[in-house]
Amino acid sequence: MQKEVKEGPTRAVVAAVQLPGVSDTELQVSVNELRDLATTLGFEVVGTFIQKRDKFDTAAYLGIGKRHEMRRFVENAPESDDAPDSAPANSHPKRAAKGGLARAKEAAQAIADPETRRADVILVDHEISPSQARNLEIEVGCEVMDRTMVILEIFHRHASSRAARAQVEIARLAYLSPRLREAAKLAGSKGRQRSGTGGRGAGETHSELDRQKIRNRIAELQEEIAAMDVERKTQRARRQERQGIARVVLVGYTNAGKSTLMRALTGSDVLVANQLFATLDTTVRTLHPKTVPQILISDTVGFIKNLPHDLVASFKSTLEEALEASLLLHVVDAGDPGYERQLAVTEAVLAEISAQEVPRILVFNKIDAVGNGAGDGNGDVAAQAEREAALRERYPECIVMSARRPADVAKLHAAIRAFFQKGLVEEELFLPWSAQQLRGELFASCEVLEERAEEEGAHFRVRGEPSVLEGLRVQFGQVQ
Ligand SMILES: Nc1nc2c(ncn2[C@@H]2O[C@H](COP(=O)(O)OP(=O)(O)OP(=O)(O)O)[C@@H](O)[C@H]2O)c(=O)[nH]1
Ligand SMILES: [Mg+2]
Repeated sequence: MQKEVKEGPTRAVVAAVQLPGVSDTELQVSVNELRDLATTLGFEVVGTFIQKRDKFDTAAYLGIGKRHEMRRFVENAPESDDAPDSAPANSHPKRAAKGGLARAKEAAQAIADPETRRADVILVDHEISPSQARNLEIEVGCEVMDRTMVILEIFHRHASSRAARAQVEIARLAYLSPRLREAAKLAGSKGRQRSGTGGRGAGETHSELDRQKIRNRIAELQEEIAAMDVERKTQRARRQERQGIARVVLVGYTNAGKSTLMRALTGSDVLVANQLFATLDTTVRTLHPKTVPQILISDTVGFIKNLPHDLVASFKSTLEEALEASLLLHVVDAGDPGYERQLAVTEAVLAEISAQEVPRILVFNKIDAVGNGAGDGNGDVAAQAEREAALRERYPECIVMSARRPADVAKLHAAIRAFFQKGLVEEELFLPWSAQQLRGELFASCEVLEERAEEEGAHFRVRGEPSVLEGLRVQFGQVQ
């Protein structure tokens, strides 16, 4: 049923229903985001259709008038004043030649001619049911992808590690399964119409088999992921065993600049792209310039409004990194007019994975892009000052910055260090010459402020976490 998305520039039309209670701005932000999602998939957005309705049309999401308007657009048909909603497909030259009401009906249900049509796919800004998608597809004459499908497709394309691929495949299969049933129903009814026989269509039997296969495949993937989780947990445990290592996790809405900050803070070369969901895998690097004790930073998958539920479930193990953090850096794109919504969505996902208790620093990034539609920096300085003042007033503890300004990155670096310094204490430790093999460990797990050599060994004045210092005292044989 679902066709593979074609290579090359696919022309997309964005369609949204504006429900009561959704403001024009909210709708605009959401539609713009869908356009960004489309661009990330390499689509060219050629049109936008918005309809105010009390609720979604049960049969096909949009009302009949809008559906026909879209059909005319897709088919590249001239606007006709006479009965615009009657049989728009009939205005196509090839089909008009045949004429007749029956033919018109049939034509209206056919896929628009790929050679002359103006759009290849309709993107719907909500998750719609399989039958709504199917009906809309038939009426507008081209493929329909809902928001969930678009997000799944991006995840599918961006997943590179074994774990991410398995997680995305589960979510896709779960999405696909009920849609297969819908396709089978359609195939079944067509079969009955054609052959005149009653009972089950051949498609339905096939689909039953397919769905069984899907269930088996999901089970297989879940086992694979469970095995990988065991491995991941061992790795994490090993990291935690290395005493005194503090963990910071970058979280936030997709495209907020998490990977850019990761690069700036660690000097690593993780992928940065002006795309949604560029990062799907967690990467871990050391804060640079190095601190003692070391601080590890992780970059994670971004969040989005209406993140498909299966994806949240699938990525739970990845997101669990956030749960084990000593500190979360919640990154928000301050240059986005919808930044408050971004913030709320991230908070909601963090709550869903029970990470709301982890201490966090709110980082408003991209302040340089405020007042600049293109988002390439050099925005309007007055607008930036105004936004910054508003953010500081509303979120007194926040950091307002641009990842593109080294001085700002240095400030963030200092804020991270300060967070970990808060709980640190200073102490004197004595390491006898006979236990010098422990010297390396001492230097790795706490900051050595002073070292004095004496006859029996060396005295150190150190700063570190109380539990780490306690551990060192035990090792050095100095438990009181
Ligand atoms: N103007 C401006 N652009 C920035 C800033 N920080 C990041 N960007 C740009 O924003 C885009 C997204 O950055 P990423 O770091 O990939 O964002 P991300 O949060 O990792 O996104 P996902 O991995 O998709 O969740 C890139 O084009 C960056 O160059 C900033 O402070 N100012
Ligand atoms: Mg990223």
